[in-house]
Amino acid sequence: MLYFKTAGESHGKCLIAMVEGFPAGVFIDEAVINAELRRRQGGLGRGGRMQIEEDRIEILSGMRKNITLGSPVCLMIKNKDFKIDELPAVTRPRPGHADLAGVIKYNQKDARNILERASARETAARVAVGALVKILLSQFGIDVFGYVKGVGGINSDKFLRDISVGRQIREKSPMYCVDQEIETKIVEKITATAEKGDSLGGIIEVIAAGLPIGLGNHTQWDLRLDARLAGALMSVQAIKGVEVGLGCDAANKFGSEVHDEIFYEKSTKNKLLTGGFKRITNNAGGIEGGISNGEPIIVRAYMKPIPTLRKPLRSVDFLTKESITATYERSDVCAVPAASVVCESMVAFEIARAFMEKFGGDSLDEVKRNYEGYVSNI
Ligand code: EPS
Repeated sequence: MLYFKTAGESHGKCLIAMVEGFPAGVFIDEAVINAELRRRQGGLGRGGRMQIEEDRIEILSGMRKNITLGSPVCLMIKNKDFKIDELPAVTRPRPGHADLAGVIKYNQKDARNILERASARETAARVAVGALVKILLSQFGIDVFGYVKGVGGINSDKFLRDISVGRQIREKSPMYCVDQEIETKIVEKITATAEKGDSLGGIIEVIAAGLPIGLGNHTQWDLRLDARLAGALMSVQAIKGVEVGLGCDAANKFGSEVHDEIFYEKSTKNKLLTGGFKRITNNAGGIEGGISNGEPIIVRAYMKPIPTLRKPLRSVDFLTKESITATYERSDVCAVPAASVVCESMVAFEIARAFMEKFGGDSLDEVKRNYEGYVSNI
């Protein structure tokens, strides 16, 4: 089974990701992983830490001459800001962060012992894994694309039809948006929010195209693809809600307005993936009954504003019990662009996991045989 774990503290020596179940025979270009790490560091609204770091991958295991061996792949990113033992104690927990719940749960007198791991710096390791699995998925024509749909209530209502067009726009966008109309307003809002010492959240959309019918499973609660994608996205720091396709708005509509009618066209462009069945709407977001239906998967993640505020909120020193403002060292005003890269990575991972469950083999050739056998039979 494809799986990964991460290790590492924000100001520790390094971040690590260990991936198991990745097939042998896949060529991994480190530059592709590094480009994704760079993307995660970017976006308007990032704080001082991203000026210090220059995240780069080191492959510790699982490859020979950049070709995977089928053994555990261990990836490392070194922290330039490695100073965990010198950092001062934190006793004024930030509302919205893991500080208070963590110190009580782990019986600590210093929230540093919690926040170092809770920090979203950990997501650099997840993005490295995301880049790795996207290389695998690209062998099967699967493309995963994440972008910023809105920040601080300024949201795009545009529907992105074509990932390759979206990618061209996103590449030039400081906010990783695909709607240039909202971008100027977002930039203004971030600048004004930074001046006030506050922070902003936003909405991220991830689209995955090129999946065949049949990933995920209706037979068991924890195998359903929508449930797994929602869990993977909710695990990203600061994500508070997830929607699939039409999402929550489906609750306000009639069934006849929500469900995507089924048509058949022998030579539809998706024939290989859907066997000729097609939809002209995609309110289901590419998943019905927990199974991919051959249409693009569309998921949205809702991110809260980052809890570390330059103008801190009221809190309590957990040692003295004195009412005081929360700790502030430095922070991002808005990390929604960075989170869009993380969400894209998590969606890619969950899809790759479902893909390997369906077509899994020890080598890329074996996976290809399994995949081709299945799609030729749809
Ligand atoms: C982050 C590194 C952190 C923060 C941010 C994400 O760096 P530092 O704590 O040294 O300033 O910029 O962390 C958080 C949002 C958080 O809640 O802890 C990174 O690499 O993305």
